[in-house]
Amino acid sequence: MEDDIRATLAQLEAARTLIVICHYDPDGDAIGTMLGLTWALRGMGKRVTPACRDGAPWPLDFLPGSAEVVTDLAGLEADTVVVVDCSDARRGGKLYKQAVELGVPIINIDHHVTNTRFGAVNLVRPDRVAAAEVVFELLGRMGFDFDLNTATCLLTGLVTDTRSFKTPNVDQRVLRAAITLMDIGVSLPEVVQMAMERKQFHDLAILGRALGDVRFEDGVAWSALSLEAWRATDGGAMSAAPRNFSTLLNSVEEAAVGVFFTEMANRRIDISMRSKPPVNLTVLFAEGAPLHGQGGGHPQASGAEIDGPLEAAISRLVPALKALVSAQT
Ligand SMILES: [Mn+2]
Repeated sequence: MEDDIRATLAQLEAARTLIVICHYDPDGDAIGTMLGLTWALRGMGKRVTPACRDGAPWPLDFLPGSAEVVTDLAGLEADTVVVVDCSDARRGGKLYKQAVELGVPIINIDHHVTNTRFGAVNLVRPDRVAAAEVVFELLGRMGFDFDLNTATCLLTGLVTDTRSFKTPNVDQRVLRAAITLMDIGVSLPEVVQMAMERKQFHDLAILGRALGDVRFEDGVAWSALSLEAWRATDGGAMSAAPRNFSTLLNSVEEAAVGVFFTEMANRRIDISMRSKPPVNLTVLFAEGAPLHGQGGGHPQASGAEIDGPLEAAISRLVPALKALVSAQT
């Protein structure tokens, strides 16, 4: 057995009271892995609290346990903290700082190649499609008898991080994991429908704004949403939807990279990037590279948060992406 799996198993087996944290602005893999691990550890007789700065937002609130997700660790006790799907400690937000103050071992379970190994124990598998897949395999090693709640949450992680099994890293191993979870009784079409296929009217209004000024040059397709443009829509909450626009931009046949810029309420700029192989976005986060220390991700799907204003962020990053495309294709 690999050392990191052995260490993770030993730490989890010794734990009695745990907090499982995922990253802020959570996606389906973050919430699904956090809740899946929560249900599994509860099934082993442990007390577990799931925690995320932003709770379990729509459309992920269909998952069992989503109403129990706490947004603050104040007053909680634990002998072990597990952090899932976070490439660095910053992604946990204030919850990570609170977890450190507890002074207990932190287990870092993740699949981002840019993971900074911030835990006392680090189980990082960049060759896995989702943190949910890492947890699925870990539970298998523990001889865990999957229940419906755990299976539903982990399948949601697999579905969302692979965009319904469409990303280039999907292979037989991933589908076999999905089949194992479906054998427990989870409906794959239902998970796809609930987690991937629903939109709010507000999302379409924002998409309309965002696509109004789409640009394409030298293999890079990009668009942006300013705070003013967002406010000019129906004023609904800024949802995670804009991050998926980079997938749409990358679907442009002529594009090697799709990037979407979102100006957030604090005027910082959220950057979501998608690429087609062989363009590897993670080199942008290397020492000395334009986004070093400001984000992370996977070769074909990465994100960052940088200083505004919006136009300056665009004119800084787009040339770097054009250079990346030119160097790698
Ligand atoms: Mn993930």
